[in-house]
Amino acid sequence: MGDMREIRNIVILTGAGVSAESGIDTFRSAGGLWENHRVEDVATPDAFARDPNLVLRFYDMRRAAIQEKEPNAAHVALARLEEHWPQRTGGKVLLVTQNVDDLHERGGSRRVIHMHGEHLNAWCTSCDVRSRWWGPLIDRPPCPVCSARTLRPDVVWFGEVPYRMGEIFAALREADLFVSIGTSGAVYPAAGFVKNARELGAQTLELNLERSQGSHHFHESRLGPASEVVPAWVEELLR
Ligand code: BJW
Repeated sequence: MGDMREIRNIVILTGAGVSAESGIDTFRSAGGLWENHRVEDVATPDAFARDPNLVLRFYDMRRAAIQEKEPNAAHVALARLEEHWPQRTGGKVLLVTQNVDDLHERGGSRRVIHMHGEHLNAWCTSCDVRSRWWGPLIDRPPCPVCSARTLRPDVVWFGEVPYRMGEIFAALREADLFVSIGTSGAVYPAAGFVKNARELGAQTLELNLERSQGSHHFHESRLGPASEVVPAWVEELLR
């Protein structure tokens, strides 16, 4: 990656491409459509207000599906990096994921920020408490804390503010290397992290099946399936 300062702190941003080989559809595969609805038209607070059954059905289906999937070699390699990198270098690895599945955790990662929320959480809009949730929401189950039947998927829709942005920007400020894996670069603010990190002095690397929309912002792009390029990159770092 050319002339660069010593790498200690690494921030990794992942998107749907890291889970694609586990059998979870990406957003912009199939033309970004679900039952002929554009994802942008289902994943919004307006859509939920207009047609809650449609939106709850969409998320119930996906919540059930992820529980049948397994982490792939990319998830496992990132967990291995998080475990060994601090011992080797004294640096830190932070994983920021846009994914709402739990495959990073099941692959062994511990320092994970889910900036777009989590499928396996339900958020009660009455008492504002999040509860771990595996079943459906379409039948309006009561909140385990306050009993109100006002649970919604704990995911960040368009127009809502992504989670833990302060922590993410603090980590970007300390990053020596920013790596983006399997994301199209179509959705902000995540799509802007590469520019933020680069302006703050980090090296930037993209690992993706094909070039993302913001590919030209990266110092380097390596193209290929995540299950191959991610383990190869981790081995190179830990060598
Ligand atoms: C592989 C692979 C393999 C395949 N191996 N790779 C105009 C301009 C700029 C911004 C805006 C604008 N108008 C509105 C906005 C803001 C808006 C936005 O960005 N809209 C765009 C459509 C333009 N953003 C928001 O509203 C966000 N909030 C916000 O901005 O608040 C203001 C604020 C921010 C910060 C501080 C203070 C205030 C919220 C965005 C919420 C996004 N939510 C979703 C749904 C989550 C719940 C759910 O799962 O349903 O998040 S949308 C969807 O897109 C989901 C994803 O996390 C996100 C990103 O998708 P991702 O992961 O990149 O997937 P794909 O499918 O796009 O790409 C897959 C990639 O993998 C591809 O590149 C493939 O090549 C690759 N791939 N197989 C490796 N095997």
